[in-house]
Amino acid sequence: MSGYKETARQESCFRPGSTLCPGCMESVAFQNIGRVTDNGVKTIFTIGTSCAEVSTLAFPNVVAWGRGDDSPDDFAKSFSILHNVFESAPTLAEATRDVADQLTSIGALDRKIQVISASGDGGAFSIGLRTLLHTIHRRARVTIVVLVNEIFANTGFQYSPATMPFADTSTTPAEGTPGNLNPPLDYIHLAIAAGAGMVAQLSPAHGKMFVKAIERSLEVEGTAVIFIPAPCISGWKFEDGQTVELALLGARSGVFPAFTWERGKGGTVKDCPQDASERPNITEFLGEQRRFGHLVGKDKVTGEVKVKPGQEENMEKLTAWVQSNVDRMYSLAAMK
Ligand SMILES: Cc1ncc(C[n+]2csc(CCOP(=O)(O)OP(=O)(O)O)c2C)c(N)n1
Ligand code: SF4
Repeated sequence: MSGYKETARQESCFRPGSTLCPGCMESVAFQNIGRVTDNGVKTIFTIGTSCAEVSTLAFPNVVAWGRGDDSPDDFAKSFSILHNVFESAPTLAEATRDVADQLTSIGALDRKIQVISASGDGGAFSIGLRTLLHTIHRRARVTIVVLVNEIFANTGFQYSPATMPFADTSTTPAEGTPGNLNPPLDYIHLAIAAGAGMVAQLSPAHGKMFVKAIERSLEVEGTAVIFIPAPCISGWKFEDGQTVELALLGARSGVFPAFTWERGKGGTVKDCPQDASERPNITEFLGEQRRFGHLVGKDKVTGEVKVKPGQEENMEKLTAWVQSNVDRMYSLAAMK
């Protein structure tokens, strides 16, 4: 494993020119993953339809992937990207791994490759849940990355199975109802139960931890799954420049705690105490996003976030959900 500073100096696979919203967490994630994978091993990336795909692979216009400006002569520097349908990035990664392993077994490929898939949470947890779980279940030696922005962003900010309770989305509008009424799918538990070798929930806001988790994901036995909480400027409705702040607040307040886990070793929850009094109040996280504007309001002068009149009961339910989420992460961390 290389040092953090060393990794930061490596060459990313993600180049300028994408049409992702400025400050989108997905581009920060790709920058980091790009640097970690510049490790002397050829990288093959599979990517399903999502913001991350339509905004970076607009051939013949911008293609925001590749290392350096020229086509690399060096096999290990070369970076291949395969786009396929919305739901099947993990399956395509598994197929790529299988083909590489077969070529190696007949002597036609004598160098290593590393395979990574990227999907949005809509692609991975709704239409693509089957492909995600079966690739994990077959212990394919790939890293699966899911960019969890809690919505189908690319097609108009619809609810996804990862949407947190009470969020206003285009299909769970806070009109007549207080936004989304369903708690999210327990996707971390599902990945563990399906047989993953490693599972993490981390964003680049936890810089060093994130980089180390991606590095480790390329080494472990079986399938590694990294869920990346990805605050979405347009869908969560916050101001430019707040992406990292919101990713940290969301993690520290207990909405998506920083978590790493390995089969046989167990896991850890970091930077998010189980005792609510030691965490930032959830209202700090909510108050920065207009998708919760029906629940809380921020005083423009004092900056104080207050629960809106009539929303006290919903706030209590949301606070209870956050605590159950943190407790669940601690129980998953205790599993081996
Ligand atoms: C089978 C199929 N159904 C629907 C679509 C339309 N579609 C393209 S991207 C997308 C939403 C992607 O959402 P998500 O996976 O969460 O990624 P995000 O855009 O949020 O990054 C949808 C519904 C499609 N391309 N293929
Ligand atoms: S809509 Fe959201 S996820 Fe999509 S590019 Fe913009 S910030 Fe990123």
